Amino acid sequence: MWNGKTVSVILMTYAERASIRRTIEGFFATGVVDEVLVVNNNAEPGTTEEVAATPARQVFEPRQGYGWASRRGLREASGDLLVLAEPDGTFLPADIVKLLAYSDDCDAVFGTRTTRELIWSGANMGAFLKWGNWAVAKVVEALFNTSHLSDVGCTYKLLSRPLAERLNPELKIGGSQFGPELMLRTITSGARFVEVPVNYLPRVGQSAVTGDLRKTIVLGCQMVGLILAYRLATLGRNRKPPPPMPPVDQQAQGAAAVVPGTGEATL
Ligand SMILES: Nc1nc2c(ncn2[C@@H]2O[C@H](COP(=O)(O)OP(=O)(O)OP(=O)(O)O)[C@@H](O)[C@H]2O)c(=O)[nH]1
Ligand SMILES: [Mg+2]
Repeated sequence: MWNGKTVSVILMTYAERASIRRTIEGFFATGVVDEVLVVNNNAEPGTTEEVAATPARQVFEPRQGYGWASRRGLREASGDLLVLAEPDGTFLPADIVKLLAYSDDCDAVFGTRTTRELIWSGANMGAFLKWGNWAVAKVVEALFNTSHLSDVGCTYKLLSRPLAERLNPELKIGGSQFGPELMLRTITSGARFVEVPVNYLPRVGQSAVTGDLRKTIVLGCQMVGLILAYRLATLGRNRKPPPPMPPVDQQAQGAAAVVPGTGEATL
């Protein structure tokens, strides 16, 4: 529970039998998580039993792919705040509070794995992946004239339920480019979002995507293609987020007012 809102963590799983149980336990141990929803995407044998040994709820998504699994999770999770993460040991459950802290101000909070101080020794974030993610994120930031972005591939992110319900019918991608699709649709929807640094750890087991250089380059090119096509398709149609508002109690006291469009508080 976070400020009176229930929190769901969504874990898509394909090849994380060795780490999923510890990840689920780690999220419950934070004390702020009400539900862990595991989306079993034809996961390796033994995964179901590992999940069954925890209080997590498990659903089975037969359509293969990161996007199909993520979209199923966003539809099935029951919380007011929905947090997507991975059960491969690359994210710290305790970092969830970094996303939650901004959920009071924003409809979406994206994690970024490209902050040098938070990339752990042995994590799969060498110079190529780090600067590749950063460069594609900067293309998005510039083309959509939006807020700071430095990673397009970080699963660890938070969406409010109203935003997820608004976006769910529009989401189309079943494969690995789903992450940028969700990011782009959030941006053009006019939702308020912010990006925050999260720790990035070495993976337990084999990556099915970014562990292979050729697959990573192909995925990067597909992402750039998706971003350019989406920009053309939405030209002149993206909404701007509303300016920040002071908390309700301050509004009542008339303590501060925000000049619309500036974000500056005046007395
Ligand atoms: N590769 C892959 N991942 C899937 C699929 N369905 C769900 N997933 C989940 O998507 C997440 C990303 O997959 P990973 O293999 O970790 O790929 P990655 O994050 O690019 O690789 P690392 O950065 O090394 O962790 C994991 O939580 C998977 O369990 C699928 O069909 N293929
Ligand atoms: Mg991973």
